[in-house]
This record gives sequence, structure tokens and C-alpha cells, in this order.
Amino acid sequence: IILIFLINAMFYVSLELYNRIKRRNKDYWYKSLNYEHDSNVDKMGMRVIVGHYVGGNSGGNLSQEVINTNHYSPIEGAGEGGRPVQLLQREIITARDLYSLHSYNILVSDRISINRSLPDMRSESCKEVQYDIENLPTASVIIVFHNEAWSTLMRTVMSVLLRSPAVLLNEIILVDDASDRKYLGKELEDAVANLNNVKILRSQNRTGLVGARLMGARVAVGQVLVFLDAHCEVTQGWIEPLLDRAGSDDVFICPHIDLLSDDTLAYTKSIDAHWGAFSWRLHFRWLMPSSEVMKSKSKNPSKPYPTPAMAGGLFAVRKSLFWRLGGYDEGMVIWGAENLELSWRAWQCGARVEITPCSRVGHIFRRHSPYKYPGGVAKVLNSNLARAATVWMDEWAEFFFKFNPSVAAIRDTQNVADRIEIRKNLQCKNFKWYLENVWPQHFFPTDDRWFGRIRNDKGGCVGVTAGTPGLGGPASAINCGSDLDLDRLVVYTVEGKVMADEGLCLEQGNGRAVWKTCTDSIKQIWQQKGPRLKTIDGLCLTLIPGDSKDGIGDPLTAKRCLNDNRQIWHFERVPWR
Ligand code: LR7
Ligand code: MN
Repeated sequence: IILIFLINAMFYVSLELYNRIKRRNKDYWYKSLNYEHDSNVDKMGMRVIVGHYVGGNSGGNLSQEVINTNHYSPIEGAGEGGRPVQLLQREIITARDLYSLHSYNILVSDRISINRSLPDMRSESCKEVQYDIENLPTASVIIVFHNEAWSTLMRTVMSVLLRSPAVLLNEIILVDDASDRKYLGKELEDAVANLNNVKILRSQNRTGLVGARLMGARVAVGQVLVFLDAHCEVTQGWIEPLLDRAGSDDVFICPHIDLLSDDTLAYTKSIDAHWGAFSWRLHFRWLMPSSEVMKSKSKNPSKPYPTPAMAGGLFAVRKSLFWRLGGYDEGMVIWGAENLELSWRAWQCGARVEITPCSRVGHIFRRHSPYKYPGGVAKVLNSNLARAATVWMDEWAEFFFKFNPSVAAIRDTQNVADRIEIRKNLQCKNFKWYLENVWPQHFFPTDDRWFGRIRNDKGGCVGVTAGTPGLGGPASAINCGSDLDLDRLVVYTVEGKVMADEGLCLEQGNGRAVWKTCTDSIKQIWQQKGPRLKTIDGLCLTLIPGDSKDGIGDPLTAKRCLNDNRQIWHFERVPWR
């Protein structure tokens, strides 16, 4: 299992590296590090790997002294107004050596005041909304951390204290998930002792973010629980819209998540509207919201809008609802999958998941996890995913396990009886309902959708070329691969859409077929006429002769239909479950 995993990981690393060098060879900082995931900007764009498959090391060959010391040393004005901090050339080298410690630029963070100013990130329409502060429910803010940097953790705390009306904030609960950094001991306690209503709980054993958040939730006195990661900064007016919506007792409400650069700590806006969802392999993904949501957003830009899933770290929920729906799955360890589990549970059991555009919180997006995964990252993630899928996904759990044998192999080690009991007791709806009603734009196979390989008579299959960026790219025939290779399989819908994982659809572009985000465009319709696939204009999907003998790598396009076996396609069905 580990070997397959490593090979997979190596594949992604080399792929990402290649793309990175192609895209960013102007940028020293990016080029000099072997990041395995895409940049922040891409992350908030579309469909970029957020999974932490290549765990970092905890400090590499740094000295214990460096690791254990709080190096916070603010420089007047640095990073004020959310501006980036630039380093000198020789400092960049030091910063690079320290990078593995937290997977962000700690030298920069340590120079920015923990009280730094930030611009008001709200839109004009959001600024106009009046909240009846006296009648909003009050909040316990819960921040869990494991070996977080002192400056980012304290800046998270201070931003909450500075920007939340005191009457709305019962307390901030810091939950230390068995950190072993010296500065997070007494030094942190002393700092916190000077602040009003900030408490520290400590977990003796490394439990993971679910266990730690539950520890906090159990003692919280506020009516609403507000969860934040330990490297966030909230902006003006962030808490009122969350509490206003959470008051209604049927919703998990998320802020609009902005970007704190892992390199310069600059605060930047993320794209105006995004949806949370997930790929065939159950990796969390940002997507464009549906056109319905976009329409209602433009009519009413300050209104919270529904999302199929939440990213997981930043949300508010009425405490009573949180517990009524079963808190969290305590069987989930360390990191991962709890965000999807909670989203499915909320929707399927009669609540909602929403994003309010009026609450804006910055979060440092990291390219890999800086901390250790006891037992190994694969085991941790796979067991969490297996739990979530088994309890909530019904037929689609079979799909997930079928094509992810390494997860299937450990599913029997997981006892989820108590979680299934919760689903029964709450009389939750099934996953089919979720897909059809909450995320009808989804790209999963269904009983009404054909699933398999579309093979050209000359060889080569219709599929997304490895390395195609998130937003799509030119389409060529790919190696047909095996039945279990998700990257080579496609969904063919009743309307005639050819969909690949990640929500890419085959579209006739200008002269060349391309993979593009699935939309309502008629250019994405390919009607099956015998062994041919025809566009609305009656053109045939054609494999253009290229350099290859077997068709692989040859470009795809739509051309006048001829008696040509480059227009003949064989539909090889693969049972999806
Ligand atoms: O063992 C652990 N113990 C912890 O206390 C592991 C982590 N943690 C803490 C950690 O210090 C941090 O404060 O838990 C918090 C989240 O961990 P991150 O920052 O490593 O997670 P992330 O931001 O990479 O990942 C997102 O998905 C996670 C899945 O388990 C969690 O739900 C995170 O909260 C979530 N973060 C966000 O939603 C922020 C927006 C980013 C996106 C997408
Ligand atoms: Mn985080």
C-alpha cells in the first residue's frame, strides 16, 4: 500500500514540478522549492490538490534551539494593512531553510505585529447590512493547533479579539493538540493570561483536529461554536454575519475564505464566489458555484449561499445543532475527511451548509503538512475517508472503494456502527438525494450515466492528459489503461456530455477539442450516433493523425463526418460499482 502510495506521490511531485517550472520560472521562491501542490492562487481557482499526500518533516535538520524558540520580533510597519513583506536576498535563504518548520514563511510572520491592521474586506453591500447586535447569539471561538508558530497563532487570537464586539464573544478556547514546542508551553500561557476570556486546553496525546475540536466544544459556553484554524486572520465585521445566520439553528455557516500568502503573508481576496465539493477520490475541491447560485448572488450579493461541502476549518454552528447532529466522528484521527463527513451529514440530516460573503477571514494555505502523521499519512487519511464514505455515500461508497483498493483494504479495520446509528436515528436522507438536490452539477457516475472508456478504432482513448491544469486544456487521445484506472475513465451523460473526474467536460473549441469545466454550453454535447460522436452541428469527433502509431497523444477535434476509422469510437463500459 505504502509503495503504491509513494509511487503515486512521486508521480504528482514530478508532474507538479514540471508544471511549476513551466508556469513560474520567473519566480525564485517557487522554483527553488519542491512543492508538490499548486499555488494559493490556483487553489482558490479550481480543482487543485489540497490533499497533503507528501507529509513534511518537522523541522528537517534545524537545531532544537531554533525549533523550540519563539522568534517573534516585529518590525515597525511590516505587513500592516495586509501588505506583503519582502525579504532581502540573503534572508530568503534563511527563510527557505526554515520553511519546512511550518510550511509557510516563518521569518516573515515573525516580523509582522500580532496586532497588524487589515483592510475592511467587505463589499459595499455587506457594509450596509445592519445587525441587531443585542439579539445575536454569542460565540465561543475554538482554535485547535499542533506545533503552530507563535506569531501566527497569536495573530489569529488577536485578530479575533480586535475585530469582534465584546458582547458577542464569550471566549476563545485554544486547544493544544499535544504540541512539543517549548514556546507553546508556559510562554503561551503567560501571553494568554494577559488577555480577557482566552483559555488553553491541552490534549495529553496527539489526537488530531477532530479530537481537539471536540475537547473545545465540550466546554464551550457560547450559544454558537466558531471554529478557526490556528493560522487565520479575521477582518472587520467578520463575526456578525456568522452569528446572524447560525442563530437559525439549521445551518453550518462558513465565512468567505481569503488568502494569506504562505510566502509574504499578504492578505489577498480570493475569487468572489466559490463552491466546496470533492473529486472522485474524495479530495476537497473549490469549484465555480452553479449558475443558479451565481444569479441569486448577483441579485443579492450579501446573502449567504448554499455549498455542497465546506473546506472544514472555518465555520460557525449553533452548539445545540452541532451536538444534535452528532458532533464529529471521534474515530477520525489527525487530519482529513471530517470536512466532507460533516458536510454530508449536515445536508443529508436536514441541515444546510452555506457561505456568507460578508464574513471575510484570511487563512494561510499550505502546500504540504508540516507535522507528523502517526502511523503514516496514507493510513490516517484512508481510514478517515473509509469511515466517511461507509457511513454516508451508499452506492458511491462502493464506487470509491472499487477504484481505491488501498482504502478498501483497510475499511474493515474501522468500526462505524455508532455513526450509522446516528444516521438512522436522525432519519437522514441518502447520498442519491444529496447528489440530485444539493449538487446536481456533480460529475460522478450514476445509474443513469454510462461509465467507462471511449476507445478510438485506431487506438487511444478519450481522457484528460496527465498534467492538464485545473481549468482544462487541449484534448488528445490518451493511453487506454486498465479498468481500475480512474484517470482513464469517463462518464457519458444522457444529454451527451463526456465528463472526466474533477468536473472537466470535452468541448469543441476553436479548431481543437478541449477539456473545460462542465457548463451548460452546447459545445459540450456529443451525441452518440452509432459508433460516432456528433456535435450539435453534426461534426464528428475525430482523432487527428499525429506522430504516433497507436493514436496516443494525437489531438482530438470535431470534423466533417467521413468514412474514416479515426471517427469510429468503441464504448467499453466499466461497471462503476
Ligand atoms: O493533528 C493535528 N492536530 C491539530 O490540532 C492536525 C492539525 N491540527 C490543527 C492545525 O494546527 C490547524 O490549526 O488543525 C488545524 C487544521 O489543520 P491544517 O491547517 O493542517 O489543515 P488545512 O488548512 O490544510 O486543511 C483543511 O482541511 C482539513 C481536513 O481535515 C481541516 O478541515 C482544516 O481545518 C481545513 N482548513 C480549512 O478549511 C481552511 C481553508 C482551507 C481550505 C481548503
Ligand atoms: Mn489550515
